[in-house]
Amino acid sequence: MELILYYQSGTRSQRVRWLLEELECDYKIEYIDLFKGDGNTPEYLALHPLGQLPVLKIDGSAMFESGAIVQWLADTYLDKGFAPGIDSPLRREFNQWMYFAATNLELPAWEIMLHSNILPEDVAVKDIIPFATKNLLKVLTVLDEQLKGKNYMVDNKFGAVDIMIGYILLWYPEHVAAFPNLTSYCQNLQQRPAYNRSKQN
Ligand SMILES: N[C@@H](CCC(=O)N[C@@H](CS)C(=O)NCC(=O)O)C(=O)O
Repeated sequence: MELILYYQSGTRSQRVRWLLEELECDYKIEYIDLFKGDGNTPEYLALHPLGQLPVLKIDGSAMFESGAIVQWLADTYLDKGFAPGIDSPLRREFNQWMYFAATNLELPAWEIMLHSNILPEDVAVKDIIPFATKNLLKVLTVLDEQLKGKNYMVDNKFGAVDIMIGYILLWYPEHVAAFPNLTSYCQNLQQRPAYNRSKQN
């Protein structure tokens, strides 16, 4: 199978690359620079209609949405153990945290990022930040509790869920620092060679 990842360091494409590295898959990278407008070319918009990262081209066919790609890879290489199989009782927990990561966790985290660092001053709505921070801290409390006495989210085994959650947690070391279980979780994740390879340009 030919896999081509459209990638830029510091974007959600890192989730996909992290899993590709964990899986020890053969894949190629197409480097994209969103700041230079690479996402707005007709060629790129044909792959992703919103011009976003990531895209994974699989035997010539483009797939987007980082969570969907991570799940597809984990399922496709099920024998590598990054997701429980569809018949496993653990699959419910897996689905639950995959969606939790993409919604409850990512939404407030992204709002804070957008309105504090990304949008121009005249467009950013600073009043959103305290509300989003309150929501993020609520979600971090849930995750910290979930990780009590465990190293990883599902079945205490590293997997796709940890990539989905860990990638977002690593945006906010200052908030994570208030939660002991999340702090050691993030330290463990950052020590993974595949995580470190996923950031390289
Ligand atoms: N839900 C999407 C979000 C993708 C997304 O927003 N990607 C950002 C980079 S992290 C992007 O491409 N932003 C440029 C844009 O929206 O024009 C996913 O997880 O793949």
